[in-house]
Order: sequence, then structure tokens, then C-alpha cells
Amino acid sequence: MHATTRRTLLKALSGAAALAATGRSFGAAKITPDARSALIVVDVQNCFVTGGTLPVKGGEEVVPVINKLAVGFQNIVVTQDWHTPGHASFASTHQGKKPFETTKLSYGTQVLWPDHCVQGTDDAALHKGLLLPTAQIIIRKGFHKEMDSYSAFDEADHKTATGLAGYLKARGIKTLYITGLATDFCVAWTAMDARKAGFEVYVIEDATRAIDLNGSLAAAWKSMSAKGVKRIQSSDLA
Ligand code: VGL
Ligand code: ZN
Repeated sequence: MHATTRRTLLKALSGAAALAATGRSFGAAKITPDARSALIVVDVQNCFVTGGTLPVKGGEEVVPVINKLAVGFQNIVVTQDWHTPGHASFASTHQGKKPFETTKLSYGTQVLWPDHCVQGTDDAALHKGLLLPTAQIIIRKGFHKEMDSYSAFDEADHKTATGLAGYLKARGIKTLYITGLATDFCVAWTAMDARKAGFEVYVIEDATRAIDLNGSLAAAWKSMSAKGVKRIQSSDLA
């Protein structure tokens, strides 16, 4: 075989291997969400974008990506981080603590955040650019003053349910496509709890942005992968 031909062939093969490693094969048909699929839009709120109280770098960039994805879904669930004033996850609630430090609460280690997403404030409102007229339910979470809830399914004690799993099951939904903010906190915890609840779960990477606190983004992808969460791009959907 001619050396150039062989090089080209090897290059093509390694490309195919790289694609296979992502779980999507070369030339695979695009995913078409069906009646048993739902798009989950996590915490795309003013608090988590530029100008908000806990801004995620580039957070607002997910908005056009999510709007475009939403057109292809028959079922859409929106979540909002929805804290009481003086919430246990706020550094300001704990004497001598600063944002991004940790503390021990009854359910384990809690990262302490700046005051954010307080119920009823403009900071907690959904981003104005989100165009989700067909969204069917908004799940608010983190409203128990003494307990955080990154996950849209289970609060931080891993016992208290938000009711989302029951809602989705009652509606016959089997497959979830998760987007929003932040990849390494509320998106990751939602994705992993969704697996625990028995759903097939995809995270659409380019429809998320991360906080990335002390390597939390890489750790989150590793944990999600170990639980069978699939990592895809918005271009993988029809
Ligand atoms: C979130 C930190 C604190 C999130 C919520 O939506 O990822 N992160 N509260
Ligand atoms: Zn929060």
C-alpha cells in the first residue's frame, strides 16, 4: 500500500475510534427526540449569568443553544434555583465564612455561595432571552431554608424528593436531555439522580457552562460517566 494512502487510512480509523469513544459512531443518524423524551433546562436564571449574584462564565451563551434545541422537543421541563433569604447554602448565613468555602451541615459538606436566586427577586427570574413557550412545568428547588438542592430530583439529604421523577414517570417519559447551569453542580447532580431514578440521560455539553471550582468540572464529567450519563453536543440532535 502506498504510504500516503496508509496514512490517510490510519487517520480515518483513529477518527472513527475517537467518535466511537464518545458513544456516537461515525456517520450516526441524528437523535430525534420523541414523545417519551424531555428537554430539561436547569437554572438558566439571571443569578447565574453575567451581572447576576453567582455568575457562571459565559452562562448566557447557553440561551440561543437551548432555544434552538427546544423547537425539537414535545416535552420541556424548566428548573429554578429558589432559595429563601438566609438560606443554609449562603456564606452570609454562617459567621466567619466566605463564599466558596465549605461547612458541615446535617447532610454533609456544603459549599457556601454568595447570596443568590432569592425567591421572587429579579435575580431569581428566568433569563429573558429564553424562548420556551411550550415548556410544561417549572420545578423550583432549594426552597427549604436548612437544605440545598443542586439536583432537580433529590435534595441534598438524598431523601427529600422534589416530585420531578414521579411527574416524568406519570407522563411516560423515559429519556432526558439535560442543559443549563451549572454543568458541575446543578446539571451534574440532576443528571446523576436521573440515572438513579432509571432514566436514560444525555447531557448536551455545549448547552451548559460550568463554575469549575477546584477541578469540579472534570470531576463531574467523571462521576457522570461512571453513572452512565452520556455526553453529547447539540449538533447530535436533529
Ligand atoms: C447552582 C451553586 C449554587 C447551580 C445552584 O445551579 O448549579 N450552583 N446553587
Ligand atoms: Zn443555589
